[in-house]
Amino acid sequence: MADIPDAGQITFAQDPHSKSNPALKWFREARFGMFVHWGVYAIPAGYWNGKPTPHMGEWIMHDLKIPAEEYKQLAASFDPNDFDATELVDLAVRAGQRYLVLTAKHHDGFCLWPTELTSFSSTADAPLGRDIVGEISQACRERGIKFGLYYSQTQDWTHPDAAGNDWDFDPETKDFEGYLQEYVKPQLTELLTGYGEISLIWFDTPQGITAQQSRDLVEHVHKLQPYCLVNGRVGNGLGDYGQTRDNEMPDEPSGDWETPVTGNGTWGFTDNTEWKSAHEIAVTIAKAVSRGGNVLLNVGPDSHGAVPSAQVAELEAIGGWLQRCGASIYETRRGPFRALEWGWSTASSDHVYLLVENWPVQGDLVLPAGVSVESARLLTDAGATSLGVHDSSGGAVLGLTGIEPDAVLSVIELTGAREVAPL
Ligand code: FHN
Repeated sequence: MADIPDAGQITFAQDPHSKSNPALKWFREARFGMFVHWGVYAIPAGYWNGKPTPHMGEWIMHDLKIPAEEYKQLAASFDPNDFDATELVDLAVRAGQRYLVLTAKHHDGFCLWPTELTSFSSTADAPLGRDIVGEISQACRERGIKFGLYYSQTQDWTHPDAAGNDWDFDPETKDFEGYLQEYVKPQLTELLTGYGEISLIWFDTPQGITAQQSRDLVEHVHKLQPYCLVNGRVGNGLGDYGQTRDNEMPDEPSGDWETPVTGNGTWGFTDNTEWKSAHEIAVTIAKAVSRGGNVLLNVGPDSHGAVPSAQVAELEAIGGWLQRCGASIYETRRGPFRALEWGWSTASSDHVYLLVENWPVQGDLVLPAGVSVESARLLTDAGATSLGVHDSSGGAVLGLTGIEPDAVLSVIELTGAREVAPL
């Protein structure tokens, strides 16, 4: 199997199983999750012997062609004794995230649980000696957060038969099928039988995997946990829901889907401090939910297990916004209005929500022609502020004169919106 430089892939689910998986209900309702990329790559944090990696932090081994035996020595320094799973999960709760996906095994092969298949793990080679999968799954369960696991099924740069490392291992002699049967599936069994309910297995970079191999993995997961969702990057159009490329926002997606989004320019921790603001994240969530999708926003804890304080501040601001405006996000569906000049729309069974990025300077917000509205309210910390509504020849108009927009993203709740199809 050849090297894999381009990692993203759009795959929208065609797996017949997905239509019957009742777990899609929680996924549709949740809308916003926390992605956690954490592993030994947080120790070099983007630099190897003083040399910066040109790409993302978690790709340092691949991009600098670090020999597997040398890279694996990092485990001896993985000792984040202060790491507290409850703090991490509490952060997700404060951010308003309803599910969490942890990198049980990323492309470098380091495992965050006590696996029988390798000693390159947080419990064997690492002095830490702790089962991070177990600790975070427990904290998620206690706080009602759905818990999912990222598992790199094709690339494993420290495994001789997996894809991705052709500087240590000859691609011509690799037994990829053997790796899937004797390593990947037994590890998935450990994860799916050792931690109670696993809500989601998040596969990645499926390039090169055959349809039969993808199907085999989906069936393996569903045999062990029928209600565990499988993301679209299991490959070959399979999985329970579709996955966009990283940081991508599709125009007219169909079905259930999710976009994975970085908090800065990397997934694994580096010294990059260009954090996306709460406003940028809210806009991403608004766009995705208005098109029927979810956002999985990444945190990359440092080598001590801490999320940088500047990112914590943005996450808490998003959580505050979701406290006042979450009715427009959770348990909502695609909005009825498309191609709005000023923002996006979502819908619940009772209301249409307008997420307004460009607050009108004239003080009036004009709805699309042919729409009438009974009442409108701006969602605020104090509850809601009623807005004047009148009809004009161009359609319903909401009066916003003298009303301050939200510091993150303004949301207006419409009641009795009519002649909007489909609501
Ligand atoms: O190569 C990976 C990358 O490191 C990261 O895990 C992202 C998250 O979506 N997935 C792959 C690139 O698409």
